[in-house]
Amino acid sequence: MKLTRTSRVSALGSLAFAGAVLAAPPSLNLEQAFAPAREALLSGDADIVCIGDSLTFRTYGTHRYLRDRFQLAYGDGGEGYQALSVWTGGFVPDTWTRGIINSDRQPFFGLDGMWGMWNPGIEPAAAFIFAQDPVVRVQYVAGPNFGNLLATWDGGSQFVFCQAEGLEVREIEIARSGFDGQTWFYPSGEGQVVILGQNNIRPGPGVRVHRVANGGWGVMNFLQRETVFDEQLQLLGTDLVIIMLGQNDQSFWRELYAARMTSLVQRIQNAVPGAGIVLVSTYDTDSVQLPGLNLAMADVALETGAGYINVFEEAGTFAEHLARGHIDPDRVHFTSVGARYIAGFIFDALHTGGASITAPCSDIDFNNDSLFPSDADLVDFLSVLAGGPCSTRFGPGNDDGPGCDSIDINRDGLFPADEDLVAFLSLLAGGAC
Ligand SMILES: [Ca+2]
Ligand SMILES: [Ca+2]
Repeated sequence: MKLTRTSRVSALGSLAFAGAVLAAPPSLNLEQAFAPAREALLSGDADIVCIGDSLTFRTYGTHRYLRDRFQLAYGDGGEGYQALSVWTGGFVPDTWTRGIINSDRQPFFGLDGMWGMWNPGIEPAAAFIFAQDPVVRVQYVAGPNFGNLLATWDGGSQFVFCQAEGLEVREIEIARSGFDGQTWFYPSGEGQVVILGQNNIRPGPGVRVHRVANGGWGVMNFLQRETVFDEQLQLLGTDLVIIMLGQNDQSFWRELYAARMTSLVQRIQNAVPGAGIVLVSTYDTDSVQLPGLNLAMADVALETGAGYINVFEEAGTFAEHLARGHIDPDRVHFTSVGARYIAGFIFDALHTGGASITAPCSDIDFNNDSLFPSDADLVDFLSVLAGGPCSTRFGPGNDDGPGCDSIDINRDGLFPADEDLVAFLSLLAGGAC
């Protein structure tokens, strides 16, 4: 689904890029950019990385619903990347140096700036992280003059040597029979030890949607990461990188943002050459800076061949988002309804080569379980129309699952309306919208 389309003119900047766009299109290059991920998804083993800011990082943010949507369609391949931190299911002693939430501390380690480092001269104390799936691959840094560590878990332990000629990321794979196990890391005391996090993997066919985001982050945070960032992307087996940035990049103007974003795209292309990259402009918060940043993302897509999704202009105005309950009282972050909507917008655009963005009506998979045509979609539509529940919202507080589309099937901004039921029945019967 999409909200009503608005036209908008940018007053920002001249066109420095050879391929600069005059107006941002609804999407660019999505078929090509999604092709590697589509193949991996259909093969039953896919890894999608979501690069973002707090809109992505939040527990009920965009990442969660992209994960739910992808996993309902292709299977649950596990929780994916999880940094070592107290905010992400781990514990790092006070005496260790730690990367933290809503910040970016040197050294710029990790995919998301959260990690734990024990340094010599400090009494050794252990950190731990909870496993979320039966198999975890713990990622740690090895380097010159580094120390060693002992990793222990229920029923096993491993002594880990952390010396290397230069900085490099290595993995320890731990397989458990059950869930919720802890892995402890004891520094041996001879030299520095750095634990980055772990990749949670569930055996069997499925997809992992990795959250690579932190609050307050923008393009510079990803550009300034140490080379461990590139190695971590490789170790995850990345098939697709979705870049959702902009709210924290409002000090940039169009040309400079395009240059920085091009650097990030090239960095990712060099790190994981087989992966697709899709740039997603941030949503409209009524800021005068954002039209230029949205155009910059389209410029970069033209220059680099990356995909592009124009959430900024095509997913609705700030007033429309507010009216539909998409925005928190802080007027910046999404509610779970808003995050679900944006995740669905992106998922549908990826799967239709962008056609879903400009389609006159929503698709017939009303409950977003990737099963259609299906009676369950009609049942859910009638339920939601009557103010009832949607079957694909589940968990405590109905906060999990992809949820249902808007009942405004014909996208005319009017709902509840009989015309939407008529349009939905027509679509179900194979007719026009
Ligand atoms: Ca369905
Ligand atoms: Ca309507």
